[in-house]
Amino acid sequence: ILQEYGCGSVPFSGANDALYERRLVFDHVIEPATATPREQFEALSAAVRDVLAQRWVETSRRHDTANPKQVYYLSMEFLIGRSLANNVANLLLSPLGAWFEKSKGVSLARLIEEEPDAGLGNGGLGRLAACCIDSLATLDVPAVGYGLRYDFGIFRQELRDGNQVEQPDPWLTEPDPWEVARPGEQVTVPVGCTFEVRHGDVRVKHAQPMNILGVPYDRPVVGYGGRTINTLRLWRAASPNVFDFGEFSGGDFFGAVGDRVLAESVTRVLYPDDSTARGRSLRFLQEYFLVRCSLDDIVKRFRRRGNDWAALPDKVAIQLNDTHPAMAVPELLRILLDEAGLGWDQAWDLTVRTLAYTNHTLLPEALEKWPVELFEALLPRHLELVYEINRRFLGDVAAKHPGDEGRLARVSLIEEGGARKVRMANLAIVGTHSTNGVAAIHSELLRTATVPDFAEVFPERFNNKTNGVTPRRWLLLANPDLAALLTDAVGPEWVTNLAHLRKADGLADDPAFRAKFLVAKRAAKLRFVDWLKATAGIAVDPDTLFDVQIKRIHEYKRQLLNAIQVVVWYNRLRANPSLAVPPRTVLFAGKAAPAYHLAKVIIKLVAAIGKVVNADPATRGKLRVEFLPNYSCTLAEHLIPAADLSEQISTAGYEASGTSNMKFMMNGALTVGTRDGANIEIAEEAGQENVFMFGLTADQVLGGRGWYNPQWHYENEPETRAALNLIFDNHFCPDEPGAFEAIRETLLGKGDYYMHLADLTEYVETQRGVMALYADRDAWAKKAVHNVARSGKFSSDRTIFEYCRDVWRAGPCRPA
Ligand code: DL6
Repeated sequence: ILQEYGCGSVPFSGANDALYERRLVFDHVIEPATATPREQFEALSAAVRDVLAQRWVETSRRHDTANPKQVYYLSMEFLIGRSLANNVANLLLSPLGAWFEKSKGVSLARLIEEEPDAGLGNGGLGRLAACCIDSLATLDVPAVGYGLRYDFGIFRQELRDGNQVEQPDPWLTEPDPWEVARPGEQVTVPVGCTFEVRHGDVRVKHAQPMNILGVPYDRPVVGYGGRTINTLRLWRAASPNVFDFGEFSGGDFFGAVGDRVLAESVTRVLYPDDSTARGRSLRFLQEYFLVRCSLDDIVKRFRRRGNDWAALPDKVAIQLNDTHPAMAVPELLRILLDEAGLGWDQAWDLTVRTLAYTNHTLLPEALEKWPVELFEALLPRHLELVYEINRRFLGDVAAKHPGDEGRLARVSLIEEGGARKVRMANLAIVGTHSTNGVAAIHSELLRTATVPDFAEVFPERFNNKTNGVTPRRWLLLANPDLAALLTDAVGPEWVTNLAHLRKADGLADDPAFRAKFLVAKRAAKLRFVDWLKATAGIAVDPDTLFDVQIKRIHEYKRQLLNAIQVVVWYNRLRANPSLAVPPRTVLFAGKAAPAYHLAKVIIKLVAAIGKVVNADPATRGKLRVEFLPNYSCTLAEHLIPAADLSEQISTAGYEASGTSNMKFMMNGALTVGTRDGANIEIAEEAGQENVFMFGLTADQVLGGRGWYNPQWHYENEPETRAALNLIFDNHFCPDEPGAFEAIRETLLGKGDYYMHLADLTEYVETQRGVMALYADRDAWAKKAVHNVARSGKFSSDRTIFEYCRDVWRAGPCRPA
């Protein structure tokens, strides 16, 4: 049977039916005809896994035999989403859909809805990790992703009266058909003390060391075309002692399993905050657990292939996805010193040449610092190594800059004063050979503003790798009509080489092609409208401009600016009912970190504006506002293809890159945005005339810190004042007076740190231009087609190619 499954060569039929039905009978022990949709989903996924299993084994055999340089991607987050449709498409098994529908009477689309999102991430960083491993496999680069198998992923968001309510996400309650548990390859993780966990904090119980087990669960990462199936290995924490027999026999039955519960809590839940490094010490333990398990595994693979320690940087590249796995620096050093028995100089040289670090944020509050106290209790040997790294590094800096104490204090790995802390970003920069930002402006700001001292010490280490997204999930799968149109126009090569879309650029001048583009957009809108109605009960009109802002809720991302702009237009429409604007549906979605009060107030404001605006006869049919609950990978896959306008309006200098901006662009939405993150590169590629840029630049934001006065805008701009007064005077919350007081306080009381009011009037004016253009759908389509055709740079294949070339020095290892 296995031989029969040459990718793409055999439609899924005949004997394949047996593969599917066998799963129902032998896994579920049921009569196939009685299977529920969930059972059908599991059986079909398991059958697809059967199809790929042999290729998966072959990939790993190929890597063991050829012993190529291997890339390891360490990330606390992998926001994978669903896998069935993706794996079917990447295996070129799409005929399976038609076969299944014909022979079973159930559409694949229906079964796909049975799969929960693997939401093992908060947002950009986690989704980027998922795109990167997809591209690594598609480019046939030998690679393993390492992460944690959280029992609970990112929380499910409900809205009650506009308030975000967090519900747990038990995505593993039913068996996951993709994962393969490998208890035989478990790893022991020693910690320096026994501890207890209360409210996410680890407290020392006894000074004696204890062990936790790391059990690996492997998921296939299917490269497009199915030549390479790499592995995503997620670790689950377990206890080596199923229970304490002494306690058990002594009658303390519950106490006897205490250890087990404790150890398992390490991978119980994903921390739902991506913008502050709160002092939750369980997170510290999670980070160490990921690093310890993964490096143990990496070293075993390296040695199993017969490599000598000196060859480590030639055979292994380890990428740290932000500072979260930065403990890899002292851990790899420890392995090389204590286990391999190398001397310091060689061990340090190998460590630095093997590791590389990607920074994902410029927010100072997101930079991780862990109390020295935690290291002392849990990881004393690692602390000893951090001190020694620091002693040597500061010695070098002092030799170059004698007497410059300020510089030494800034670059030290240890923050002094008060409770001493280890600065994880400093550790990551000193202990790796490459530090990169994720868009040109971000990498530049990192070098010149965030860590200029380090850029001076190690100029050769700093580089840029502009993010990208996988065109398989975000165009081929998400937008079948546009994908088919593009394949017709330029051939199928764009799927693995997005630059090919350039060939469609001239078609922007072809009225027939523009018409077809609009037909594809409408199909995507209809699909989204149906899906939204079915899943959330929300009805929106596909014949309106879909104006979309979807991302984590944060002040710097400025959903608040968008909300105020909506209120300005609401006022204009109320004052002048004959105002000629195309009907517009403004859609928001995104989760707020549970402890981020203002972000939750912003959600409530958007929902409240929607409630009032949508019910107002003066604006009915012209303006509609919806906050869509529970933003997820799946929601994005439905909404992005349907979008006309992509809102990317962060305060310049704060969004490292953004990646939804890229997904929107390749799906033919026009960007309204600030000159921030990858928006700048999007505008360069698309042409300034095909995007709507506005607002202060990053330099102006920095320069304006001294003089910016939001009060001035409030007092001197009548429309700004009118919109804000409507919000402050409870127009949108008549039943909850004062509900938006925190917004007044932020904008006018605390000085509007993210400069909403500085950009508001230009934003409103830009939106006028957006709507004027949309009134001429053909002119709009022309710009949209240019955007799609020029989006080639934003494929994660390009990003990964650059990492391979510049950072990892790794290449493909293809089947003979
Ligand atoms: O690099 C991926 C993504 C960027 O596109 C976003 O601009 C950035 O905000 C995001 N960062 C995070 C959390 N950062 N930390 N730590 O998700 O990374």
